[in-house]
Amino acid sequence: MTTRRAFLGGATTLAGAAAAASVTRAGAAGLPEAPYQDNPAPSGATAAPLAPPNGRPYHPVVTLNGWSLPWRMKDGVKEFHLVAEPVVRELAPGMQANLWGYNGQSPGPTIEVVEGDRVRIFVTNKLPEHTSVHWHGQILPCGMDGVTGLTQPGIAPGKTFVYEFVARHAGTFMYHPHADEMQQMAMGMMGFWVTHPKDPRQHAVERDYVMLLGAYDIEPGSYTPRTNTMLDFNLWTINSRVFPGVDPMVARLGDRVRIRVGNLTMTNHPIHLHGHRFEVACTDGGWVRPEARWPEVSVDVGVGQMRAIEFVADNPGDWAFHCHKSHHTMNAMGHEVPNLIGVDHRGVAEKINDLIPGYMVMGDRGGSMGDMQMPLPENTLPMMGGRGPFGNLEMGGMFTVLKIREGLGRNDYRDPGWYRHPAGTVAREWTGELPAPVQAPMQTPKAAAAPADGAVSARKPQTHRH
Ligand SMILES: [Cu+2]
Repeated sequence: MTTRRAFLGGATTLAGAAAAASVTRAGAAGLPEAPYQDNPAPSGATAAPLAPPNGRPYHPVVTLNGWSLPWRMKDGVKEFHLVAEPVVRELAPGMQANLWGYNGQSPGPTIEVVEGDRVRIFVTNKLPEHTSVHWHGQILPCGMDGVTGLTQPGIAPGKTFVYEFVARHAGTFMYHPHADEMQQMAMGMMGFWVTHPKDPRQHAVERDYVMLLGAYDIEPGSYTPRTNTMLDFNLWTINSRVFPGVDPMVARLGDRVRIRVGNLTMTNHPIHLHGHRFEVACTDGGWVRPEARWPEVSVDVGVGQMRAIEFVADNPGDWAFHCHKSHHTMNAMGHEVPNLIGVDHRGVAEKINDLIPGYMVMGDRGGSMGDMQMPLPENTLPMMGGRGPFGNLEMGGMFTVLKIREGLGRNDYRDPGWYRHPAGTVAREWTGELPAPVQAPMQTPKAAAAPADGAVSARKPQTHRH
């Protein structure tokens, strides 16, 4: 992460005296620095957790492919500075998107505070239209709630507003605009917020990951999302990245792990973790009492909801973590493609190819798209571009891998590479004797048809042969 000190000078030119008036002259003179992630981020890589330099201690979270916003402590108040602005985000190597975000990135940086902290957040608007910031889930004075027209006027381009409140409850929250929100959220304006417990022993975990789910509709070959799309998005993101551009989550064998997920898309996402059972320990409404939790392997994160799941990483391996909607684990694709399973189209593709160069038919044998070699327009990702230790990893979009390893360092979040499976524990081809398969009885149209006289007849189930 780099810090762009030039910002304050820039703001003076851009905003002029009017901006200063919004926060009072004294406030503007005292604006804290706006820390920046490189723009465009060279790799969109996950930053190391931000250890608190002052204030009450806490165990920091890890923002997958993101970072946490440093603050300035002023007279006992934690001061943050968010800058709403156009950004360029690499969704995965090979594709960049023109988005809107905060401090150089979409999603914006994660804000981490401690229960009871007084927080002051300066928001400078460098967008071409007004904005506001709503602090989703916070219990705060109404006038700090960030709803344009209802609790404040919009922050006009070039102006800076200040929000101030006490972070009253520990928990899992997010921030996003309540101003032209269809446009602004579809452009990537969102960020995570974690309020840590006053007592760091409370709700303690060894690894604490945070992510926001997003959705973009970016035509293959283009860079800017179509913001009027309601449901048919083609890029489903974790912190505005798609697999294989999403970093793995790493845990040491035996660690207690928390993964916090917020959903700012237009549909629900059933988030599924392999190899473990977890409990929902926290929502954006607060902590779930232990006696009210139950085991799950998938949890549906509804629109505008947040869920923090917890489990002990007691099963070593490379475990898939993904949205269970299969279209959400693919990158930009055409949805108008007919299903040709079972259709013999030998020679058809060649004939069409004479008319439309580059045309290809999707498989008549199921045609795993992971093996398709279709010419792609510039700045377009393959539908499923991942590469695993056993070949094509036929996933994109809302997918990543939880890598659990023995003996990792406490603060080691580096990718440990692919899992080395103990001998004899990997599914393999079988070439020996096969037991006879048991099949459902064949139901012919004749047998299924009702008798001509209309009488009801019951067909005895056949006994299976073993
Ligand atoms: Cu999904």
